[in-house]
Amino acid sequence: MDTLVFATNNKHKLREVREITGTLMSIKSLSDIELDADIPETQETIEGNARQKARFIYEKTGMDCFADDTGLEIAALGGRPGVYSARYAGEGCSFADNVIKILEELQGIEDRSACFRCVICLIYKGQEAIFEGRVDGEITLDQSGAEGFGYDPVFRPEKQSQTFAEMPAYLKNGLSHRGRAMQKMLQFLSQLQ
Ligand code: ITT
Repeated sequence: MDTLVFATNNKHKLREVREITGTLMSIKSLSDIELDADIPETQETIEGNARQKARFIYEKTGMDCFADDTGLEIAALGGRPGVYSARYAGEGCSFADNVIKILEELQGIEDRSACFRCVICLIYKGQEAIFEGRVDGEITLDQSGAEGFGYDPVFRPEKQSQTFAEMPAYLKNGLSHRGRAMQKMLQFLSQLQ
């Protein structure tokens, strides 16, 4: 079984990724490898950040690893928060602060279409590969649900009646940006075996 280090400090992402990979591979967190690292994330694109995070951990450890960078792109906000999704409401803000900010910005706006984009950068045996997953949907009028994290309480994927935060994890992972990008990575790795 392959072992990959997941270059993230986001425990929610770690849980989802482990749920998605199941017994197919061993996913090590930074704390599993006793690495206390403030991973830089200073690029202007989601792909750039995914590469930066994976390269940072690879350079520190030499281990096979991957990173995920995700953005919520809202059409009526010109694609914001996008690459600024984590700190949209300001440095040190919470998930709740970000959600409130986008609900305020969308007040009175009819077009609530949005998408999540997730880019995964894998560094496997020293080679880099990129996988992307996307899910389209809309921003709901109010928050709903307590599962998931981040913007999940206000994102309803297309053709669904629930927000991501109202869904059990297996449903979100089956539809989500991260689930789709992860499936591409798993397929790529299985073809190398
Ligand atoms: P790492 O860089 O350490 O992986 P992060 O939280 O900074 O963690 P990102 O920059 O990729 O990760 O994500 C930006 C933000 O987008 C994140 O803080 C959440 O608010 C939001 N986000 C990411 N994935 C999400 C998801 O599946 N559902 C809802 N919101 C999500």
